Amino acid sequence: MMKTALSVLCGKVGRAISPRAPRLVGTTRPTIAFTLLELLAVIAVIGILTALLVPSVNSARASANRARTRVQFNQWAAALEGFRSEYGYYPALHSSNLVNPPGQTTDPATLHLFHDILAARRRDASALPAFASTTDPRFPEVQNRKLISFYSFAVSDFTPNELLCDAFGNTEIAVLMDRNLDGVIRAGDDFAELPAVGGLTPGTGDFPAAGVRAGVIFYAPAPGATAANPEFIFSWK
Ligand SMILES: [Ca+2]
Repeated sequence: MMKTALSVLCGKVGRAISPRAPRLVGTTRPTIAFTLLELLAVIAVIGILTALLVPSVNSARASANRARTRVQFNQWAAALEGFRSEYGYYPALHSSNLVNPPGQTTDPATLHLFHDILAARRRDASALPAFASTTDPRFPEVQNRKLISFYSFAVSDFTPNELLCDAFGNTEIAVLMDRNLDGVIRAGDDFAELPAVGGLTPGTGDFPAAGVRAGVIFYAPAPGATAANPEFIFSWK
């Protein structure tokens, strides 16, 4: 009795979930295919979606790199503040006020000065020579005579040819310091004129004539910046 009831129930369920199949005797299954028009419509929709999404993705990536660059600049600034805290003054860098001085040579006094002083080692990871080996005040081992590592540079801090770069790969980065330690960075402190980066110089709207209240600041040209549309990434904004 139980078996019979189960068979009846299964039969009902089976009929309920299985649509009545057409008899296929002597017939062929119809072929499902897109027409050319449908295919073109699908391609057009994909193209429109791609056109809408790509700018959003690029914009999100640029925003992320801007944020990463500011974090990087602030970390470098913290390293320079660590140096000042230890020695009582900021290190002397290249007179260009650029992290990568133009025309870097093999002169150890200028080659990777920013890096070598803060990392307390050379770019090839070799140790700086002993302080007593030279008295030239420009040399990293003399400026950072205690050979303290104030910053551990990451691979992402450098381009393949060993120049420091921001998150966009830009190597023209200005660094300014409050040399007289009055809490404000202004012309005469560390520079006569604001250094140009990427051929562009910040205007008074970005860098007020009264100066910027900070100990260390960095700036770099924003990607795609031009003389007609000068734009920068500032560590203080
Ligand atoms: Ca000052």
